[in-house]
Amino acid sequence: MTPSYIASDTIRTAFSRAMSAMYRQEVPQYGTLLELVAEINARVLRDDPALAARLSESDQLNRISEERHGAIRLGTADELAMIRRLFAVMGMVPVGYYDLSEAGIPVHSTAFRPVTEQALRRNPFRVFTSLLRLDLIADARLRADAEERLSRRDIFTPGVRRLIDRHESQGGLNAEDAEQFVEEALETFRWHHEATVDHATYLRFLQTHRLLADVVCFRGPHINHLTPRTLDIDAVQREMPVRGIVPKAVIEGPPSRRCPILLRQTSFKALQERVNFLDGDGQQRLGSHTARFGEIEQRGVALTPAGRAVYDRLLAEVRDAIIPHDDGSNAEAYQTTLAAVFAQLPDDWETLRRERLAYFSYRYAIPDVHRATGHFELDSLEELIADGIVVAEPITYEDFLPVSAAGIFQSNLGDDARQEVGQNANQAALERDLGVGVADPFAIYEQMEQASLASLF
Ligand code: OOG
Ligand code: NI
Repeated sequence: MTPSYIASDTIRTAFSRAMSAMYRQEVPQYGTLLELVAEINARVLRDDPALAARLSESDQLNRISEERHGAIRLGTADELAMIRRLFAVMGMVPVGYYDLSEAGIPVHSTAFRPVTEQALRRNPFRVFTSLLRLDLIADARLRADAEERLSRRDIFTPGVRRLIDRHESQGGLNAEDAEQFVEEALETFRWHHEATVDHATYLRFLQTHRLLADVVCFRGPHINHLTPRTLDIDAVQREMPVRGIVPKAVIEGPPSRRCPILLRQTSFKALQERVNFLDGDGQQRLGSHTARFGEIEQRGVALTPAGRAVYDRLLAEVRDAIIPHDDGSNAEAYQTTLAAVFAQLPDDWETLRRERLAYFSYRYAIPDVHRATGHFELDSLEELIADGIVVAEPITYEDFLPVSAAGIFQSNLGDDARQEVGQNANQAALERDLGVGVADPFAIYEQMEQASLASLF
């Protein structure tokens, strides 16, 4: 008898739900944000039946309310290698390389996520995963101290290690194991009120870089935010203050457009949380730490390398003209510049598609009828589209944006986060530490587009 294993998509969904429930308990404002997003999404779908129909026809409506991403910051290569194996149980693989050192943050990152169309439809849960880069910290003594402390912690339960081994050796987990895996894996992401250091040590790390304190002084890589997906981020940004949530000054990413591209994100500030520090004489000392926050995002179409080059050039042009201040004092001027500069990027689906600036998935408008009538070989794709026989759907961007990520990090590490760190990208080092290469996001979208074309003819 073949053993029956639980699908990785099912384990991912269970884990994403468990994480959301845990974070709701830990950060009550996250619950408020979820309610706000659900209301606004329902309103958008009610007011825009065409969008609702499009999402439903392409089987994307269900995933929206389930959709979220999280983020963690790891301390060592061993932790990264093990977290790769943990995410693999849930069908999540590392995609993309993000260098944050350029923005003064001593980490580099990848995103663990599902990659097949079917898995993304079921549940696109992703985790932006950063690894601390001690090589960018100038102070050698502090570096050695951090290294020594990190080498002494184990962020994984013995149970999750055993289940990951089992998953790898037998090729899956049965129902009981899968349930236990979710429970044990969650422990790695839990918040701990007790720091592993005394207050003076915490301050030394904090003063060198706030991120260093967040990674080194705690038992594990607490999930620092969970981000629901909204269909109208401008509405959420406007309504956050009404619900008592203070958003960051501006929305990261492209401006509001008729045809949404890539990713727009906004967050609310990190909470000040009470922490017990272990002082030398075994006494506890009360202090605080800010790390955990909330974020919302709106996802648009994935851009091709040509489209992305335009995006990067335009964003650089905007940032040469104006950098948004944390206090919001130039927020309006920033929006105006952003909108004006991005007017250069076509804002209709047809042009984005014809000029190959974005990726699309092609299908028959009436699948069974059109496939059965067949014999479309003689018509070109463009003719089929013009005749309404084939429709082109924008492929959703499933990844992250380095400049936006830097903005999110900075707004949540506090105003003095732009501390000096060395800088250089080092994808090879991240891949060595992961134990595998990171997938190229463009190749994934390209393959989806090609597969949809191949299914037509
Ligand atoms: C990650 C910040 C980046 C995003 O959505 O771009 C991020 C972090 O603060 O650890 O989550
Ligand atoms: Ni995020």
